Amino acid sequence: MPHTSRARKFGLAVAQMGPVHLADSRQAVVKRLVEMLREAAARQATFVVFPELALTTFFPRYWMTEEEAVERYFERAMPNADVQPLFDAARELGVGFYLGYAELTAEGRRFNTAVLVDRSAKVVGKYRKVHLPGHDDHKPDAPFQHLEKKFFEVGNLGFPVWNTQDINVGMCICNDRRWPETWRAMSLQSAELIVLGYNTPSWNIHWTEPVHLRTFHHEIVLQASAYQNAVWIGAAAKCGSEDGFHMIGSSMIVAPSGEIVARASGEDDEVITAQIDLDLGATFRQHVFNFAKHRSPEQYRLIVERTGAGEPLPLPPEARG
Ligand code: CDV
Repeated sequence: MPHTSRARKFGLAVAQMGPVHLADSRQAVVKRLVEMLREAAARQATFVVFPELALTTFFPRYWMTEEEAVERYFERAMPNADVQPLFDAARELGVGFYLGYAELTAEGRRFNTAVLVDRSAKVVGKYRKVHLPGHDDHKPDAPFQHLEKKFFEVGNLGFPVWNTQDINVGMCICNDRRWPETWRAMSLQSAELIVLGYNTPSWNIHWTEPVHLRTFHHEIVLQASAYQNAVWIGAAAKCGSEDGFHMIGSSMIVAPSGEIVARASGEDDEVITAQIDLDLGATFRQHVFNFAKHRSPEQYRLIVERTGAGEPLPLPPEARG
């Protein structure tokens, strides 16, 4: 990693979760989260990243009606009575956190959501997942379902960046990490740290993808995105075998250099920490990724004008052979 003369240190923890089974109660899950929050605080972290949909099993793998899903897996408020012990511990310890959960709004809308909580346990931000993977129909021949498109609406809050604990923090969720637009939208708002949770099944139900590629793609998108956007990344898995359905681990903290500075070793509850140097991101932003100096948005207008790939544009005369 390049040397920087100044150092603005921040104690970051990523709390990976092992499986949450169908039979596990919210209370038991929250107890695990509180234990990891305490461990993170003991290791001088002031912010903890928890996974996507951290409070329940990864329920989009099961075919059921929306009403059944709401009844069993969605939260009507955050915090609520089940999750309050986590907020109480955060206030007691002075540790902020990111937590993913299934959100049911007062109007009955459903989102795959994460909240940003400050050191006084106040919810200071909310992000709703934009890039929903999977399908909305029943696939009886698949080994399991991936029904995010049935159970959730596309997030409607954009990709905001919040200033909390004196740093600029952005959030995304799981599949969002595979899309360059996610990161650039936040790095253009001077995000210094971007945090995310994920549930990544080890098997691809759409085609016979070699299993090792799941972890490989997870690594390359985090490492490339950290570097290209000059941000720190904290990524927390829910992983291992949930009632026989395996998901990858490899929770990690990645530096703006693209290097992995901490990585979970197993597939169970595990806290990883790093004292991250926020000035390292500033160094990259002053030089190779000085956006103001080097970007040319007029040359890449298509990125916001087109959704799917279409015909090549008419060639400018000078570009013709
Ligand atoms: N929960 C997810 O968003 N999972 C996706 C899988 C389906 C590819 C992911 O990007 O990890």
